[in-house]
Amino acid sequence: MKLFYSPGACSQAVHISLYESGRPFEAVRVNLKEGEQFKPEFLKINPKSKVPAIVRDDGSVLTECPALLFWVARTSPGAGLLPVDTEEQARALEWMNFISGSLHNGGFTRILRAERFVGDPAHAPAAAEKAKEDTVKYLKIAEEMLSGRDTALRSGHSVVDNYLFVMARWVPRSGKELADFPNLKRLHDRVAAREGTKKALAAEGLA
Ligand SMILES: N[C@@H](CCC(=O)N[C@@H](CS)C(=O)NCC(=O)O)C(=O)O
Repeated sequence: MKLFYSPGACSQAVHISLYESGRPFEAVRVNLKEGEQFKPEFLKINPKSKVPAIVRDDGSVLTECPALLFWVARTSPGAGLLPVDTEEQARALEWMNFISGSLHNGGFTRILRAERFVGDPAHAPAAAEKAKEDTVKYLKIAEEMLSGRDTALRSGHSVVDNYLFVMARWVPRSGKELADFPNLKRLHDRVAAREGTKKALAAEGLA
């Protein structure tokens, strides 16, 4: 299988999870700064112009972080990346929908790519400031959801933590510091110390 990723992007959560799964994969770098996501070769893989995407061994393509994290975990049962208990799976979906919909796309993306969310480019700086406020609000909610734990799920480490780890690395973009969110910081520090994380960061040139 092939993972299409960009260093430090949300695809890092999948990159880490693939290392933790123990399964063989090839990582293919997409240069977002150079606009490779809009080139015809990449559009054939993901017409949404986004990483991550996985091309599986049968040639089929899967996209969207929550779907990919769920798929990696479920197809690697020995790796213990997602419990089978229904309540815990529902909590995992609750977390991943919140991370993808609110924290990432409703927050950090609006800061980083504010110009895409306004008609007049002159409004982009104000839009980015508002997005920072919203992102901090979502980070506070994530901090409360962790309720003293350093794992998203009560049952222990899961792919959700790898996803939250990436969000934690992005916190400075909101104007805050990770230390402002102690539960998230503890989760970040714990995930950073895991072997799969070290391998993914090294492979992305971020170690
Ligand atoms: N909903 C998608 C969002 C993916 C996404 O926004 N990826 C970013 C990197 S973090 C990207 O590829 N951005 C390129 C662009 O928007 O041009 C998911 O959850 O996988």
